[in-house]
Amino acid sequence: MEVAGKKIVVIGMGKTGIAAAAFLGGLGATVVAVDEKPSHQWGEAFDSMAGQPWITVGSYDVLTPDGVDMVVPSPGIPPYHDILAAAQKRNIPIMSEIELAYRFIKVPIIAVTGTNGKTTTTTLLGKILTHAGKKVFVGGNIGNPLIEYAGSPQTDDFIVAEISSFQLQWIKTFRPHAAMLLNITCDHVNYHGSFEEYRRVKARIFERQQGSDLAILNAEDETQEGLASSIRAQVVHFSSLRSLSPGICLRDDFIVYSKADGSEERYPLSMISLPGLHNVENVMAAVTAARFCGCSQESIVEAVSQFHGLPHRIEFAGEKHSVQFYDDSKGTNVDAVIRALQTFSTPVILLLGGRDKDGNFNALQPLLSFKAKQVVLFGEARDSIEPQIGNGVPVWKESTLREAVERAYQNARPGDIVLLSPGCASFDEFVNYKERGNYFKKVVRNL
Ligand code: UMA
Repeated sequence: MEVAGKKIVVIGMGKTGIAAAAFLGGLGATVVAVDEKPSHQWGEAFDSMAGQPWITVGSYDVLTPDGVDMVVPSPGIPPYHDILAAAQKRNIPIMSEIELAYRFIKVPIIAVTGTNGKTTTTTLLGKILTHAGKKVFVGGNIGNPLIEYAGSPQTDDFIVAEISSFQLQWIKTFRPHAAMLLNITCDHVNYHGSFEEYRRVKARIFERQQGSDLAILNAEDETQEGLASSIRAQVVHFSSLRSLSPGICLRDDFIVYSKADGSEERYPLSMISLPGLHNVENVMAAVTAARFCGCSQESIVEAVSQFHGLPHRIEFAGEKHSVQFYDDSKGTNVDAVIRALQTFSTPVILLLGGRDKDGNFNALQPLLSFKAKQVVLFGEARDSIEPQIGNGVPVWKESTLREAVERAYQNARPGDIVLLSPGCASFDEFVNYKERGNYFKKVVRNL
């Protein structure tokens, strides 16, 4: 792909936009950088390239893509954005950052998508491959844009890429050597316009795969029904609920991977220290991809045994007077709350709230009555969530997370579990879910 001499609009000057602009400028393109924020707020990385002759700052309000050869939107730019609508009208190509990166990347990509579990599975798979002696770059939605890798020497054996639906929106030729779709539940509807569109975009991860590639699907996810028949890659299904052959599933105390040739591999469940059945599913998907990449069974068992999970994902956050606290601040949608509740065998005091992402909290009702002792609602969404969760359990309402933790602690009895699994974004009180989780831990420490 030739970009030298082209005029390219890059929208969004966050991590992705800055990296894309630097990459394109380095290849001789002229970049017009736009962002809804004024350029003095774009940060140091932008300041250091601002004086270069190849980059100009475009006005967010008035820019139309006339005379522009291509538009590269950052993942957070919604598909209905004015500049994207104008570009489509004028038939100006729109290319997502992962598509752009893919055109320059030579290393096979193992792509991980799904509503929940992406980061855990991406991290785990990266660790398994590394443990098995492979050279690996781990990136994408997890935090480091793939476009940064495109400009590097590319000496790795594999890229493990966490891929969000936002990043899949404008792909064209992106073809991961292996791709997995862990699950699809309601999320990001305000961005994609509808759940159906979100589902369609997620499934695009398999669109360009060929027979030598691998697609890993969740046999228990009804939104994936019928998907396998439209995929050209070899398909492996995983299930945590029933036996599959071929496929990868749970049997007694083992994960059993049955191959199409009738052979079977067994992995002890005891190698998994992460809580919940959803994490068993994440491990199954990672094992399948790792075997495809040539890792030995032995190295997989060792690497999984050494992996103890990531912060803010049902993470033990401390104990006070025999009350245990768990931080699931990454649980920013209703499905993640369901998974977190299912992890515990005794009813919990659930802290729910933050900024609503149009979540369907009605879906929690059946589970709350036997998995929660109480619900403490907090933050901007507390009033909108209340009527949705019904009256199966006592509900308290507090304005901030701190007050919610204090209320839960006051109400708790020795032996109780207090779980922060907010089901909402954090932006009403915090910069992101990490800041919210760390703050939760601090409040717990200070109780
Ligand atoms: N902006 C506009 N107009 C808009 C929206 C945003 O100008 O309508 C500007 C903002 O002012 C800001 C910039 O765009 O300056 C931010 O761009 P971005 O939101 O695409 O964020 P990046 O910093 O580029 O980070 C993105 C991903 N963010 C999103 O998808 C929202 C990061 O995923 C990812 O780690 C990073 O690229 C590297 O690939 C974060 C995320 O929240 C973790 N992802 C969502 C999720 O996991 O649920 C999808």
